[in-house]
Amino acid sequence: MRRLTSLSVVTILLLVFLANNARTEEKKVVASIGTDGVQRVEMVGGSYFFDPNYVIVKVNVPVEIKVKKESGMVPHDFVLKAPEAGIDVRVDLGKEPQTIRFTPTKVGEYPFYCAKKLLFFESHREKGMKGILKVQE
Ligand SMILES: [Cu+2]
Repeated sequence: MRRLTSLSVVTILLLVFLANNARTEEKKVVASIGTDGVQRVEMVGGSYFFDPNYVIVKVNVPVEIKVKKESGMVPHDFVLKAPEAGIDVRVDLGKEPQTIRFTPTKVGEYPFYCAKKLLFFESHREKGMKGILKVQE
């Protein structure tokens, strides 16, 4: 009986670990630079993820992120506040893709996330709806 119990505990811990792990699965993309010199990325946000969630761009080159929301009723947004790098973005996501434009002026890793939150529940960011913009030379 005791053995069974500890086995269940291990199983539960494993499931919790897997669930948390799935949340933080990294989907990395390097922005491709078009012939017009703009680096572009397409992104989808949903419950509760961004895909990709790790975006690599070049410093001092204009960036366009085309972001849309997966289908569903839950509202989402995209927030990236990095004024030190010339980036200050907050847009509500819709089914139609929206284009976010900025030119990163400083190398670094900047977090983006969804700032939506329902009442006392965890914020979408806490649920894993977040990512990193990596600006490099
Ligand atoms: Cu959200």
